[in-house]
Amino acid sequence: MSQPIVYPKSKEMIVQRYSGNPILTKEDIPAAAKGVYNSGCIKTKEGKYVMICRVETPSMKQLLWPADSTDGIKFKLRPEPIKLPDTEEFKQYTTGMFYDPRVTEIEGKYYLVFACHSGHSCRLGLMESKDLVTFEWKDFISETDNRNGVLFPEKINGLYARLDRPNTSDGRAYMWISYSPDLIYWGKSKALATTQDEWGWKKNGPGAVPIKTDKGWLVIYHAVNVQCAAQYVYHLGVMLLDLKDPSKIIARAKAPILSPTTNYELNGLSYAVVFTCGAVVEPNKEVKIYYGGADTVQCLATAKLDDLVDACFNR
Ligand code: BMA
Repeated sequence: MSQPIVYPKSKEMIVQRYSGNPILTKEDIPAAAKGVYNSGCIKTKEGKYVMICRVETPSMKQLLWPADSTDGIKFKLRPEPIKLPDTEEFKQYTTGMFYDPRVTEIEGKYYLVFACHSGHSCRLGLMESKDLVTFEWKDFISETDNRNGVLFPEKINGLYARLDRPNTSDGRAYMWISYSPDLIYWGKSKALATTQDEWGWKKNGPGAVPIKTDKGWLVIYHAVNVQCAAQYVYHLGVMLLDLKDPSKIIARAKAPILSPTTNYELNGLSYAVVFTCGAVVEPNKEVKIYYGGADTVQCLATAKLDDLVDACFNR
């Protein structure tokens, strides 16, 4: 008689891909585009979902393009991307490449942190919005060679807090944390995650906006290993940071929660990439994780918040 196959717990998928993936492709953009991916997303108090899409044009410019949804699955892009300043100073530090936007609500205002690329490498930029309709450019908020900035949704010990990913001189990169009294001047920086299992030895950095739980700040982050000499593989992992001192890691999952295995994650403008810039926690504690597939399409996956927290300790 055949025996039922029992899989070990560590092989259980706690993250489920949405069956209709990808949820956005270049066909959904109201302009010529090569891809739409790594978009930030937020659910407002009124229950509307606003995605800030990373759109790549045929000439490899990157645009930040808002999209709206009532169910968090079907998104419609607005007619125009977000307008950015046309000043000489702004142009000195950008060459039309704005990407990997994260949207955080803090004390009733929305903030967008994103990468701004130029001949001076990459800096973080900040925009503010009262309503997610108009967006006001604030300033560059990092030195050069830093990307993947994401703001915590509340002040910690009286200061704004941010995770980011400066590059290191040996070609690796790690997640750091910094603090600010005003969102413009940042300091008290500490390297947060300087070691990583095999699947993330090359780089790790922040992903979605940290989620506050009673066990700590849940961070869904990206981690990179290099396979076959040149192939970068981007995974998603989870870790928990101390609520009062988020420079302390309480626990961290030993295995990734999502790795590129489907066609839309393995093949695209890049290969083998899953990369998140946004997650939404629903009232029933389901987490919608929005992620880019292969630097080409926008995807969605879901998980139970409790499973993600448990994974930090047990996976
Ligand atoms: C990272 C970022 C992401 C991108 C990833 C894989 O460094 O630039 O935007 O998805 O590389 O190419």
